[in-house]
Amino acid sequence: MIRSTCPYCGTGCGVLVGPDGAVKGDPDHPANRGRLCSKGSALGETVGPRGRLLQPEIGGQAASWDQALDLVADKFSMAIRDHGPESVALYVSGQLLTEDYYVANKLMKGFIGSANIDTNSRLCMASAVAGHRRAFGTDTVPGLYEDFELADLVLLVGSNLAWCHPVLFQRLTEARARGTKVVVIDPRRTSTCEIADLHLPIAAGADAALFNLLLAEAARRGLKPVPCEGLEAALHAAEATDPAASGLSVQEIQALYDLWFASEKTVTAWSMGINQSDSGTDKVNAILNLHLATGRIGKPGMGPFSLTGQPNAMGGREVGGLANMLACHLNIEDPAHRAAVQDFWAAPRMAEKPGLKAVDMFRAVEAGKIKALWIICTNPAVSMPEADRVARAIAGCEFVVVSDMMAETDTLRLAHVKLPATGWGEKDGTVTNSERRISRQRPFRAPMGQARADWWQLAQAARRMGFAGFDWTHPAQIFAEHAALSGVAGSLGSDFDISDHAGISIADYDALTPFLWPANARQRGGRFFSTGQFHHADGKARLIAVTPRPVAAPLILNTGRVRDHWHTASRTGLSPRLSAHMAEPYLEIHPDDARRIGLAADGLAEVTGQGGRALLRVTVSDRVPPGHPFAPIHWTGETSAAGRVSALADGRTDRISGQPALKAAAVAVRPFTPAFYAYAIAARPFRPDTDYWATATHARGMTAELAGLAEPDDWLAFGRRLFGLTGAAEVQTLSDPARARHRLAFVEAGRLVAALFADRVPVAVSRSHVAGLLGLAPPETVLAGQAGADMPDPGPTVCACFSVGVNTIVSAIAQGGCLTLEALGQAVKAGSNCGACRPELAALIARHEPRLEAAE
Ligand SMILES: Nc1nc2c(c(=O)[nH]1)N[C@H]1C(S)=C(S)[C@@H](COP(=O)(O)OP(=O)(O)OC[C@H]3O[C@@H](n4cnc5c(=O)[nH]c(N)nc54)[C@H](O)[C@@H]3O)O[C@H]1N2
Ligand SMILES: Nc1nc2c(c(=O)[nH]1)N[C@H]1C(S)=C(S)[C@@H](COP(=O)(O)OP(=O)(O)OC[C@H]3O[C@@H](n4cnc5c(=O)[nH]c(N)nc54)[C@H](O)[C@@H]3O)O[C@H]1N2
Ligand code: SF4
Ligand SMILES: [Mo]
Repeated sequence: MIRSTCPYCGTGCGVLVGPDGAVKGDPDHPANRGRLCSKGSALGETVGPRGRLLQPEIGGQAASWDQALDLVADKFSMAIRDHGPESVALYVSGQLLTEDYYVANKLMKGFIGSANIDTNSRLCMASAVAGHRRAFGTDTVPGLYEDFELADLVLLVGSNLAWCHPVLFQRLTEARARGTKVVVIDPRRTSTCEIADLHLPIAAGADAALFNLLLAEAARRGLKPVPCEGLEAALHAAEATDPAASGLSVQEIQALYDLWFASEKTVTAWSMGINQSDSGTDKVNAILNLHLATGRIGKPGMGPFSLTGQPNAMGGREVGGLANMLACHLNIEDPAHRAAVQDFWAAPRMAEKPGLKAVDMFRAVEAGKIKALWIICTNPAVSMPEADRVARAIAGCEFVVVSDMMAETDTLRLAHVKLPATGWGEKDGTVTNSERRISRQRPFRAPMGQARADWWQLAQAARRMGFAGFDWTHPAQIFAEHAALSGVAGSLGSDFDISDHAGISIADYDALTPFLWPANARQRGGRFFSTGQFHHADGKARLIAVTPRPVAAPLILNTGRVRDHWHTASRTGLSPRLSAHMAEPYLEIHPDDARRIGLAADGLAEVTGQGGRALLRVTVSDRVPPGHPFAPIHWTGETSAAGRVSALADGRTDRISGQPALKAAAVAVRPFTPAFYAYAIAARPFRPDTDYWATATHARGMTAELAGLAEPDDWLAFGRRLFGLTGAAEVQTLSDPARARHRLAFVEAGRLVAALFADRVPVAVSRSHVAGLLGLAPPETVLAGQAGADMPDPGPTVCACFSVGVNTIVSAIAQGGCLTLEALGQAVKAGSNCGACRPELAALIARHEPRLEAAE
């Protein structure tokens, strides 16, 4: 058994990998104690060779590592020589390991001599970092996961914990069973609300108003502030806040007061609903103000808690991966800090000032100011706001290098040089989770093809550029150096000091068990700020006067995540189980909006934003408020015709953190009315080119939803071309041209290889049934598209671990009398492994349990 860490969310669960590659939760890891969610459980399905980039390429041609690295070093060196260090840039990721990240930052800030290194954490954590630094003087998450369990009250603000940090959600669910109260503050009624004692459907972007109201009320009832400055001004701003600005009723606000003032042990955990805003830093400080003014910080069961998204978002902050940070939480603007790092690195040319933040960096690429760009472990052509504009900027850049583990991503298509990176299972290093716990990711098999570690690629390029100090042969040496530098930082007052591990040996690194930082002679683990001592020069915390800045537009698009996909789905998209939960990009919109706009349920919507357009399936639902539809972020140019929702977002950013407002894009929505809709399945991969399409992996092949503005003249020819089939395949057809209903099944050697179901209206066939027939001898009724009485149809997947469909679950509830999660688990296994679907199961029980009709 190899002990490693899950490569997805910031919960940072420990996993055990067996010799056969099977993955289970590590019972000894403090983050999860053996639990895993659906994504962690399905890791085994995503580590095969399928889709991997296996060797370096230059201009689309296979190249050797020497050729590729020499070219990268030459192009970067030439740009620096001809145009200065500001003419090159690195754009990296919170999914890099700490060792990779450390090398990237060292190369850029100490040797190239510019701070033009930024990361996708700019889209994610930047406002939390900026808020912490304003309040505490340093970027510190004071609390621990156990505080969620020790608290009497947990506020989740702009966090869909059930889907995005599922194991932490399970821990909270268990705490709630013991009495902890949970409040969810989110405009949407998410799965997380299944455990909410109170759900506050806040108006878009209005969180600062709500936290100001709480602060003003706290002042009326008596404050218990920590040593701080700025209290008066913050109270003044809070008292000026109009309750109506929150979009909540007086009763709802009162209900929150009742909970907050009844329980001192309070944790406020927040995530992207707060950070991804053009006033995100102020919102963070509105939360921190309240905790500082009420003294609820640094003690068991109390504190503000920023949930990190990516597995190593926290590690990236430690190494100083953001353009405005140095290393080990040191300050790039402080000459003494710069000198100490320069000395330690023996660096020839230190960056003297902050570099370009992500949005500005890609604007500089667009303007031709960046002559050489290296993108590592992120897919900005999909995930950046103004994604179309960013993709065009990258396409226009003189020299672009992309390191990725997969062979086909929207960004990789734009690269001059493609570098194959090792992926999870091959990588060796450390990550830090949301509670500051550092864990090892250990390899359990050799790199695939010619893939190499990201730190190795960066160090090789640095050496070829003539820089000394990049001679490591093992990641342990990089970690040892990073830990030693943190000791220097600690002596300058930095909170991030893990000098216990300075100079760690390879053997000790291999044996390293998960530990919390700080880890030095002064402090090991624990909470920060328990003594009321902060990191500003006077030792006091700062409260910030916050004036809420509401978002106003007739239609504000909210975007975010679904349970079983990870970002651009380059890995989760490989798993049939994970792809079955939600197989299509969609727009979840309130019935009033749908009616007003004329959107048909299950039809398509064309959404236009400032920067682009998307075509999404309509889902009409009152789980979203009027005027505030929601769309998931997981579809790309590889998996859809126009599902990249970040193309709709504009480039507005927070003026302090530079974080873009990805949760609030002003959009227009109108019906997209195609001449036909279709559902297609095939045993072999195919790539549609209809006006609308979205593909998904299936255990028996691939599925796609299609729609087009013009009906094909010849459906058979259309089908053959779509699936790349020759005349050899036998065809069954069923046509009703009057209703534009055409169905085709292609059979080779007695097995179903592909099928197409087209209609003038959204296609009504059972997807799970027909796709399940691929590769089998098709029944005569295949073109009916519905399961016969002899073949039950499971319906769309709810439980990804055991692939249990909604129909199976509903019948177990309605006919089988399974009215508890335990009973459902026993009867049909649903929810009995990772538990990530338990909120959805609970909702199904509530909706479908047999009820006696009330007498009128
Ligand atoms: N399944 C899954 N899990 C993931 C990821 C993934 O891709 N898939 N990604 C990881 C990463 S990198 C991150 S950053 C985290 C993100 O984790 P979360 O932040 O929990 O996830 P999101 O879905 O982006 O957004 C959270 C919620 O913010 C709400 N929201 C939008 N606007 C507002 C507002 O103005 N106020 C409030 N209070 N709420 C608002 C949205 O309705 C949404 O439910 O998830 C991590 N975990
Ligand atoms: N509209 C909107 N946009 C958003 C968000 C939102 O909520 N709404 N959320 C934002 C947030 S919080 C985030 S974190 C970003 C995420 O956005 P991205 O970072 O662009 O998304 P990923 O799909 O995780 O990209 C990671 C890439 O790295 C590759 N990869 C995986 N492991 C490795 C490795 O070890 N080495 C290398 N070199 N490559 C590897 C993967 O194949 C993948 O192509 O999206 C942001 N964009
Ligand atoms: S909660 Fe799930 S995705 Fe997050 S680290 Fe744990 S197993 Fe991985
Ligand atoms: Mo993120």
